[in-house]
Amino acid sequence: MTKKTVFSGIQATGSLHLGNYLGAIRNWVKMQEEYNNYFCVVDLHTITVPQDPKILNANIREVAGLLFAAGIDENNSVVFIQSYVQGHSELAWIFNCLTPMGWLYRMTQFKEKSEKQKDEVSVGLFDYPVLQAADILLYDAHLVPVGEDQKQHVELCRDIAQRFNYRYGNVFTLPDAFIPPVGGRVMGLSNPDKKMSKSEENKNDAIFLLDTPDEIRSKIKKATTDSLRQICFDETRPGVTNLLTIYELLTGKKRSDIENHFSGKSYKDLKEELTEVVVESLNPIQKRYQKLTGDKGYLDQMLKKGAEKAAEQSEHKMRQVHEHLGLR
Ligand code: ATP
Ligand code: LTN
Repeated sequence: MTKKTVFSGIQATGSLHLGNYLGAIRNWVKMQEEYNNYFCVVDLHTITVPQDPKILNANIREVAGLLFAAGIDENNSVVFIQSYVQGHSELAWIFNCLTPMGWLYRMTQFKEKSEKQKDEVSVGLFDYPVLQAADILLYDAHLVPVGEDQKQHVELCRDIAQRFNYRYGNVFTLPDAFIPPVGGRVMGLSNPDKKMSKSEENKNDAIFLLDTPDEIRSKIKKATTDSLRQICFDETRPGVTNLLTIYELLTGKKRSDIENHFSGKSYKDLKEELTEVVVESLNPIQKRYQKLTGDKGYLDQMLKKGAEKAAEQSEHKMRQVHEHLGLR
């Protein structure tokens, strides 16, 4: 039986955090044996907001290195950098010509990000979801494992695929988002009303995968809770619930067992135990990352191989697209 295809992408806007890991990357690792996988560092998406070239370059490499360190295996998955494969930007242009602007005005991520950018909002930021659709459709992905914030973009991708298929013939596979039942939206530590994010200014809000044990301890210690005492999962208490959810995801324990375990204990106890769990979970990833980046040529070699494999599939798909559009 042929395996179905998974595609997902991650921006190089900064260091990866627990939200990226628990909402997305960890599921990529878990699913990889069952599928054909493409995991892409989406550098062209990253430049939709201004970036310093040196920092961007370092971030691209860090994100790619962390994917391998987190357990993505080159034998099961193709890991590559988006701008190395030309089909992405070309297909995005073609999709631009059939996507109504009204579809893009509705995107909540655009509304939020353009608010932060004020007068500097680029055409690229507006067009971001169209490039994302090109990423996914180039590889005929069936499944797109992402955090909850990306659901709307994957739905738009389906709409674009359907419109193309209707106008020009059946070229694209319609993908489904895969959003984990728990962990699809890890919240910020200082502001648990907002999702944990790479580009958030308050760096205490996120635990980064490369944070030292001391940094992790200090951030969890400062995490916002509330003035109540009972430690339980409760949607109306986002701070405690977020800490408990991170604990749940990293230990794999049942919610009722976790609540029993913390019954009668204090927030200080919860925070100390959570610190231990986070430090222990990140330790193997950090070790693998140090080892992998210690060998200078290794990452470049892996990414070169990845780009070659991705380009092969992309070129095949673009030939079909050109023919159906009447360009060849
Ligand atoms: P930025 O803040 O710069 O937009 P980001 O932190 O949202 O970046 P992305 O690169 O845009 O990170 O996302 C990579 C993957 O991680 C996506 O699948 C996204 O849905 C997921 N993700 C991001 N933040 C969270 C979060 N807080 N909880 C769960 N999943 C998340
Ligand atoms: N917009 C996504 C990143 C992304 C992506 C993709 C995710 C770009 N292209 C294709 C899944 C599939 C985000 O996480 N912010």
